Amino acid sequence: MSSAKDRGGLAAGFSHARMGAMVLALFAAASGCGTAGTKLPVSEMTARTNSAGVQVVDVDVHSYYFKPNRIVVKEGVPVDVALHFKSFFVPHTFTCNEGDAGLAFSKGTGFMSFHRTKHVTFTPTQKGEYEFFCHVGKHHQKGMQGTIVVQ
Ligand SMILES: [Cu+2]
Repeated sequence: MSSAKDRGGLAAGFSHARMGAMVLALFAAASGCGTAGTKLPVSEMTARTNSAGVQVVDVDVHSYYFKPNRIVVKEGVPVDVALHFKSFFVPHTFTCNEGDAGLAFSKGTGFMSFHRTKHVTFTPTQKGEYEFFCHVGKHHQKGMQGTIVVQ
């Protein structure tokens, strides 16, 4: 048994639920609910050397992980990391505090920044494995970290 009035009620209820879902989705985006990097597998990328002799590699910066999160470079050759910031609302950085190995940098974007691609350049001076991370809030603990492998 279904009258026109019942159907109207169902439709109204449905659109109300949809609206609620949309509001929830927007709230989730604004509050930075993302994918914890701790739950993601290692993705490795070896930098390629361009015609200028620079090792280039692209890194996507998401909430809350880097892709790739393991970057392989050669010692003594300049590196240019192109950072592509994918999150419009959540600020992130690409940070490394390994000055002894030539890896001392921190580059990021702020809230709603329109400059979505940034570059970090350095020359690794020492073989080894060095951690990089995002230094915003608790992003590091959420898994926003990775490894630069210098060979
Ligand atoms: Cu971050």
